Amino acid sequence: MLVDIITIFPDYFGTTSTADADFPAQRPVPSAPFRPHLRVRHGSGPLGVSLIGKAAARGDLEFRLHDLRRWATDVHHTVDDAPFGGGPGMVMKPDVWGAALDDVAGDEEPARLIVPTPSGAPFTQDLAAAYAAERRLVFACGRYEGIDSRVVADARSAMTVDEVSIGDYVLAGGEAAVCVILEAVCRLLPGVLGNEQSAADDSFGGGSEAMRGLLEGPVYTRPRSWRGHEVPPVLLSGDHQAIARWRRDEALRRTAAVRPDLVSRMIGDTAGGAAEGAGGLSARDRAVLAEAGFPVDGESMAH
Ligand code: JD8
Repeated sequence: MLVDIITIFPDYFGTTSTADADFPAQRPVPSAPFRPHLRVRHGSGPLGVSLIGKAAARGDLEFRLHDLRRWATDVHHTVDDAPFGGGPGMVMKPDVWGAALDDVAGDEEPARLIVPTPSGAPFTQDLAAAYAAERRLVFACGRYEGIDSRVVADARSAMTVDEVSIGDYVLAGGEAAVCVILEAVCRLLPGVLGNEQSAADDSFGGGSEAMRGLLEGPVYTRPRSWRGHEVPPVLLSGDHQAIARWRRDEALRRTAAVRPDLVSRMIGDTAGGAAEGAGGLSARDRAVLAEAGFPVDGESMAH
């Protein structure tokens, strides 16, 4: 997968460099006089360490960072201006963003443009899986009060554009959201996770169906006894069916306690015909939820 990131803070993503020698596994940077892209030095920052860093070092992933100011046209490399209609703060200039996107997203193979914004559609596990299936992603990191809204409208004429939000809180810019989205997407790429199985058991779907729609239950490792706290005996039983059932029960209880909205969605999906293990609830699931005080009445399960 090829990932381009346009930002006024390239160093947000780790130590950057343009030196080909630093990146033997990747294509040499075309020596365009004005816009060489930057790359993340292996071992630094959220894109240079851990699973993502290893995948980039193997060449399974390529990150190209672009400093937006390279497309500014004045001596001060200005990328923002006062908002039409007045109001606080500054807005990012459409002409600078337009030129950058023409150059970055306009070349090579088609790209899916992702624009993080607090007014975007929720970023979800299903969207992470959709992005993981793309060959190329381009991220536009806004700052200030945001990017002039004509930029996205214009880009839609040339490519698929997603305006997404990572959550109902306000950040200072899009860079942190890009790190969150890339972490969720890259771990779904073939060969990135040690054993593919663990992505399959993901909460919130995205993997196999088993725990679709449920939060993760509790997890334990050695020692068996710690500060007077014991590991649940079923986990030491070797009875894998009982262990699977216990894990689902714990996931149901935790989801009912922390995210009742997710359980309501599963009840809806069940009423809509979803079977257990496919996002639906079994009779046993309903019993566990009822015992956990979640109002699972027969009526809502009429089907
Ligand atoms: C992009 C500029 C800051 C936002 C004035 C504060 C995502 N879940 C999320 N929360 N915030 C963002 C986000 C914030 C951004 C930009 C994403 C570009 N800002 C602006 C509007 C109010 N300032 C986000 N994804």
